[in-house]
Amino acid sequence: MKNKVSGLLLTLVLVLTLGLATTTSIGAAKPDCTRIQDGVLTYSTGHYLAGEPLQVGYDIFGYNYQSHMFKGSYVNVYLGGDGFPPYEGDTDAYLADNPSAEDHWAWPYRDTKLLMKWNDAWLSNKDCDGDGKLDKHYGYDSYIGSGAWETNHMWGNDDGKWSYFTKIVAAPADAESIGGIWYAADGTEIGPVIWGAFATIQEVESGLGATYVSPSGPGFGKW
Ligand SMILES: [Ca+2]
Repeated sequence: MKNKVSGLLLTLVLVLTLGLATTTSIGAAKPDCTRIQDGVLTYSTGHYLAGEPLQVGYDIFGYNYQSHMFKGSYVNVYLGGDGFPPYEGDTDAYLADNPSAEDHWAWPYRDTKLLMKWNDAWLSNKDCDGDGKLDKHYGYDSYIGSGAWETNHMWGNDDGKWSYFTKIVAAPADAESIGGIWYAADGTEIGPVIWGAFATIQEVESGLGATYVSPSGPGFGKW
């Protein structure tokens, strides 16, 4: 199970970080930000909803960009961006209309439930750099030192009920990556490297409890 959810996670946030926004540049001191409510920020080319404006509240896939959340089927994290409609629980009906979805790598995980939360540095609910996309690590060249974080909570009922929770933070600017572990400037372990710029600071698995807790502390306030 651990390997399964790790694999899920590996691709999960890559989509979040790569799929929605392009490279962020340093903005002006007092940026003129576009909000979702302005109605001009749209889904990206190739998305099932391409060209349609982002909305406040949950979209049909489960994203709530305004509130920095996703809640829904694991596969719906990806289906929209790959041009598919949302999966709503009826496998046969969905495949009848979208037969190629069966080949989507995330299709086997359609009955895994997922709750994701992230902060504004991870994926903003505004476009302040003017590229027409929600910002990532606004004000920073990369996620390093940006204070970005996210949490993933997933659960399912295959092979028995299970759940998995993890917290992931962007590495501080003065952190150092050694042997697959991020270390704080004072040498304290922050957590295992994930997606290069990030560290896992907490993992909790059903039946096992906390399987990893950062020696630097699992809270967000210090990151
Ligand atoms: Ca932007």
